[in-house]
Amino acid sequence: MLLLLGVLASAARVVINWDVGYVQVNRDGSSGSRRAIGVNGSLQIPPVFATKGGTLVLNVHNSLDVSTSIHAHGIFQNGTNFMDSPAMTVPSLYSTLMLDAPLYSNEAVYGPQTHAIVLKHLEYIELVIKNPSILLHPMHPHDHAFQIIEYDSIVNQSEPVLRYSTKCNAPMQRDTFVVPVNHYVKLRFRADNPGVWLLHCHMDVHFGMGMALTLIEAPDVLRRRPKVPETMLELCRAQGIRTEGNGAGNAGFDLAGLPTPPTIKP
Ligand SMILES: [Cu+2]
Repeated sequence: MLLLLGVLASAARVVINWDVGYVQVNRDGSSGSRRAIGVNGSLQIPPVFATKGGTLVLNVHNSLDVSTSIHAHGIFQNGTNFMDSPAMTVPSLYSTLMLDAPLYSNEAVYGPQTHAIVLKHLEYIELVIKNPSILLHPMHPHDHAFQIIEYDSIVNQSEPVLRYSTKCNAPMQRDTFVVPVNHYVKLRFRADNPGVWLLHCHMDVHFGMGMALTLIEAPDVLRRRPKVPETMLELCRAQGIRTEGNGAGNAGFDLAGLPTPPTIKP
């Protein structure tokens, strides 16, 4: 497996080889060693150093007896529209902060790839996630620990397997929850954390195929808060990522030029 992370146009070229394999670890020193997955014989993933403007080539060999996936946070991959977020020309956070009112409250400006949902400040939200596929999906929100208030089969909905009862003190809270095959999960949260947040399947291959949505939470409140640090904007500019306009970097509802969205294959 070869993973090529092209950071920027040439300058220094750094080539790194990773061998992903099994290692024996005993982290707490008391329970005996057990098998874990590491890189180059160590549980500690080696740090990667690259200079600004350089090119990083990361060769990954999979020595495991199963397939695996490598997932980069915050690095744009050359020749693809993949990053650790929906594939947009302008990251949704920047659109939220920089579009004129009331455009930033309109889901359409973020582009269809984001599956944006705009939430009003302090609203109580109930979201039902259905899974009619043949695989379970571990769903992970970035902003809240959702309350799980119900789940059941989507085939036979006579009586939910689990339903939050007011006799309990509180529903369980989770920051990742599995939606079983042919089941749905109903979750509840309060939009009290202004921001732009992902909710996505934590199987990276599903995430990369687009199994994610973006919560644009209380954008009016978010815009009154401290601005994005200039260093973050510089980081985007250095990678050629635009920081103004709608999801396509245009004005209003003009989404011309958006990259082709990933597709989920059956
Ligand atoms: Cu999934």
